[in-house]
Amino acid sequence: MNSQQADIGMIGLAVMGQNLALNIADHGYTIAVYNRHAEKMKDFISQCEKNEPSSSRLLGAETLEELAGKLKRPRKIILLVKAGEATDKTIDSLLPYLEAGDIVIDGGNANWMDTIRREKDLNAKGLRFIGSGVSGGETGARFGPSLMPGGSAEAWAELAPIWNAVAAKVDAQTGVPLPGAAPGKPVEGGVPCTAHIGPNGAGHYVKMVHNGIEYIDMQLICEAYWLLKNLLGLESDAIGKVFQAWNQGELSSYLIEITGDILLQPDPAGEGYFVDKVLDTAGQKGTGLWTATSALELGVPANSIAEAVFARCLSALKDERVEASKVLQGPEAKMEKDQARLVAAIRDALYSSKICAYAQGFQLMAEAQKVYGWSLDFGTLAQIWRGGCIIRAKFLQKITDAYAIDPNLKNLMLDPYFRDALHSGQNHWREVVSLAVLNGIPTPAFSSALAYFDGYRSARLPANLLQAQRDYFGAHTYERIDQPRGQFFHLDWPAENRPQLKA
Ligand code: NBP
Repeated sequence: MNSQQADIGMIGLAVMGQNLALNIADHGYTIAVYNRHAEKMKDFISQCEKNEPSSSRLLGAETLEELAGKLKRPRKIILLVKAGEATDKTIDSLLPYLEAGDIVIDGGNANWMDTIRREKDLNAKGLRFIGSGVSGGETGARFGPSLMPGGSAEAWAELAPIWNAVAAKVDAQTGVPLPGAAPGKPVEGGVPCTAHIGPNGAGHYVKMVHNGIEYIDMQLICEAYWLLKNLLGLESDAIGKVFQAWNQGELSSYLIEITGDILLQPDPAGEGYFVDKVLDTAGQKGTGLWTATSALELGVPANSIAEAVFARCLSALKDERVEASKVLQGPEAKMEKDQARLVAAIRDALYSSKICAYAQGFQLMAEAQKVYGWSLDFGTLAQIWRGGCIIRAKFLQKITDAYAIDPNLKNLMLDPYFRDALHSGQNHWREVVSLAVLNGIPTPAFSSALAYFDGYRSARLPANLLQAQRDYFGAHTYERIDQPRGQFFHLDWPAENRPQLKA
């Protein structure tokens, strides 16, 4: 074997790197693999030699110099290392072995601003850089992830054959993910769940929003579960069956499907159901927080996405909550009698809230593209999320359809399909949120999504008073409804108009 045989290189052989490397090898590409601690690379290669049909296409490298030496020119090298400082350190260590025209592909969950900076730095050295979101966790990486690459069009053109080959595939007509990939036997045909997202940080921004949407999708499902449990007194298995039934309709999605599986899972360590034994605290990593922060910075009302992050933060205060539960009182939850009716109502509340959550995510990306100079194709984004990623869902086809009807759609809620779904679901949605409030069951995502819907559809909001307050105490000025927009006034508040303290 000559030393320049590998089509592509991989740095980072933790769970994502190993699985994506095998996926690439399964598709007939030779891949040189490297890990900072070489033992991991050696273990990986020797495990693969025992179990993996494509192991002959994996070439181990103990040093970055060796890795670079094994690659065809111009080199393509994927990084799947811990996001942040580790990525910068890895790039710095790799630089001495790269030549003009080589392409570094960061598949980690990088912050899009880091990606913009890294691309600029590498371009200045004659190198090319692609920041690609990789979604779908371990299984996605192994058998077909959703891939969201950002970078120059010409760098993308060189990576595209490999990215198109290894991405998840969906049926061209139905948009349903094609099943059946197995080690050494990739799926044949279908439409790949990847596309060039845009320049520099566009791919990582879109991946971040994907993760923000994943946060809210999961939180909404948790609230539906909690309402079914606390308003109907259903056991986990009965709730699992409700989710299985929901998975047959409009809500059909990977997250609804796995929720059904999880709820039906008995506890392997004892009596009862597994989910009832799991501690109720959730962690949150960078991307959900970044999505909420970006929404705040760009002034986009993605309140439900932010609520999903806060809900995790509140869950993490377990000890405080346990103490507070002994001090702070609320209403006793009253069991509802009409099970079928409430299940249908919660389903509608979930679907309506989900529409709002996605509307927020897409509104955020629409604003971001203006700020960062991207030109995102929203129909394509929904399309490449139909397979491979955690938020894959039947529903995404409706989003693609909505942008096909109107590429300049201002908000998903205005599309006729989604508008009608919200109109037909809203009575149930309001009833469910009211029941939650009356019974003291926290539903921050359901409630904030409804507030978003009601706020967005209100021609007039009480911000008139707010702006008047700002003018009163800070001379912040206001616009008038009877004057053209953009003209600002200030009322010289006379002392006698100010509230007087009564003696
Ligand atoms: P981790 O995020 O746990 O990172 C571990 C890898 O980073 C190991 O290969 C480790 O090498 C390497 N690394 C570290 Br830590 N510091 C390094 C340094 N200074 N120089 C070189 N290598 C260093 O791995 P992962 O879970 O496979 O994720 C990889 C990337 O993919 C991350 O950015 C992650 O956010 C993203 N991602 C993960 C998932 C998922 O489901 N896990 C999904 C989508 C995206 P070592 O073995 O020598 O310590």
